[in-house]
Amino acid sequence: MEASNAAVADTLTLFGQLLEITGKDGFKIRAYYRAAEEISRLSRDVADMTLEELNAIPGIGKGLAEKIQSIVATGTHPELEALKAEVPPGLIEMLNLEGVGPKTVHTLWMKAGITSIDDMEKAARNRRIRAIRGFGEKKEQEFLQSITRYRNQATRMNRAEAEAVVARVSAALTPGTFEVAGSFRRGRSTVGDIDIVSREPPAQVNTRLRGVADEMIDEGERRTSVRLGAHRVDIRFTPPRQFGSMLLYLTGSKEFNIRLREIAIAKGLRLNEYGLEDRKAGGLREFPDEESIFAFLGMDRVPPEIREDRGEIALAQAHRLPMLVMPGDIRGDLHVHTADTDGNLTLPQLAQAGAARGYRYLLVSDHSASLGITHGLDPERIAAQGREIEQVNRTSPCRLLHGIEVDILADGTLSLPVPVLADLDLVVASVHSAFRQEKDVMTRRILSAMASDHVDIIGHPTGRLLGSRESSLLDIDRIIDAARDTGTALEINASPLRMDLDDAPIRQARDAGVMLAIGTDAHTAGELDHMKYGVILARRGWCAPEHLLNTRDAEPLLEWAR
Ligand code: DGT
Ligand code: CA
Ligand code: CA
Ligand code: ZN
Repeated sequence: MEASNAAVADTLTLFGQLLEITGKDGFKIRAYYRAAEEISRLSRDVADMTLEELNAIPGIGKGLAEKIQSIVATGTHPELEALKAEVPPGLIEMLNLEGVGPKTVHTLWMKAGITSIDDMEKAARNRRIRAIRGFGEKKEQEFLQSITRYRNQATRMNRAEAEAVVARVSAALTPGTFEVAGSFRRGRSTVGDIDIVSREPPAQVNTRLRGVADEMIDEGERRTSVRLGAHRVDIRFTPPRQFGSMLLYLTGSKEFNIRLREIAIAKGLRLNEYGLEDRKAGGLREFPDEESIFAFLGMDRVPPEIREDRGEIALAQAHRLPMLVMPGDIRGDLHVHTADTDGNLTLPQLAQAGAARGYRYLLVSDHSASLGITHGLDPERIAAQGREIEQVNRTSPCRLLHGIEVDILADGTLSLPVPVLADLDLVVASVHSAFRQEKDVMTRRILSAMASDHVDIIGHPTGRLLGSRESSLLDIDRIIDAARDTGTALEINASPLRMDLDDAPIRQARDAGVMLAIGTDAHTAGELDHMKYGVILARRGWCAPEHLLNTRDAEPLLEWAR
């Protein structure tokens, strides 16, 4: 329902953008953007509306209303198709670059003959952009940065994509004979390529890989690289007696490996993929598993998630590594949506899904009513939801806590009145609009929300969407100080598209004594399982159970909120 409104709005936006790129009449263009905005705000399904009803929407005349009906019915309109045919396809891709809108694309096309991101990069490197009227040297640099960011986003995988690639390649391997290494094993929020260590003989594995890979990039006895979709997988082969050192080496990080080699050197040893060599006497000591290498070096085994040379090595030597949270420590999920707004589970179904995962509670935190949010809850519907939650809780082994994800508006105020918030079990407050505010404005906006007595958790604090939206500009030091001073928790949003906060600020918050709260932001039952990504991320931020709100049972959790 919501998707079709969003799709129609996107098509209208593209219509306007193409008019602008081709240099058509300005008045007409604004009408398309305005119509797109009206439609994305509509609480009704545009597909159910008559021509007259569409025409009655402010800013939508008869001509546009007809185009909208055509888009609803066919996904496009003949005029739009004609415009697309007029424009080199590379120009539309250029719109994905941050800071590049249709007006810029029009100028670059007309004044410099640029028709793709590659063209644009070449022009910027050859200093041809600064020669165009209205663009300077600064703009040229910004373009290059946007291009780099766009390419990185386009190639790095999120955790869910990486898991799918691992699952596909695993079909060519034998369970128990391999381990995924690299950034995937370290639990990074995004993964460049997949690294696998296999102790199975290469010939057999290579034969099977040919069956699952889209391309054999490089095939060998020591190492094979394949392409699956847009992604690369490196497989390193090792005899079982050297599996430990190969896995350690390929897990990294590079910085961690370097520090570990220094420790070995201090003991007169050389550490490499094959084992530990005695630098004087020669001779290679081999290790079938990682534990035995760490033990030999006089250290505790460092969990892969914290192998980043951020202080963990000294602690491993002193046998004082931090205890890290584990999936089994999690008692509930602190950010869940339902069919009352844009989720697809009813409250009873949600309670059942929580019980099936062994949870003690789930925090129902639907969107509050405000501009730009479809079906957001107003105070009356929140009260009704509360009554239904009470009903469900009579029989459910998994308790539904009643919360809200209240909007932090552009001026820092909340989109619901205080008495409504005061009645809820827990309040998550998040930014869902005006993401591009200046750093100081955005920081103060979140500080104002934290200053409210009723806000317990700041949801997805940076607002980033991996691969499509950069983090908001934020003074994270001030946010963390204020979170500590006001006793507000910061969210670890476990959606693989968000992973927000990321590892470094989690660690910083933890060290400052700020509570963290893992929430999946689930809209379906399946998405509740994204909790695993949140746990990995919390581990990367050095969190023990005591640093996380949702390792507590419901009563201590509610006690904290009070
Ligand atoms: P990614 O793929 O960009 O997400 O990051 P990683 O960490 O998976 O990096 P990748 O795939 O280039 O290399 C896999 C592991 O191999 C890396 O984590 C550590 C090890 N490694 C790679 N290059 C070097 C190096 O120059 N020196 C050392 N000591 N280790 C390296
Ligand atoms: Ca990698
Ligand atoms: Ca690699
Ligand atoms: Zn949200």
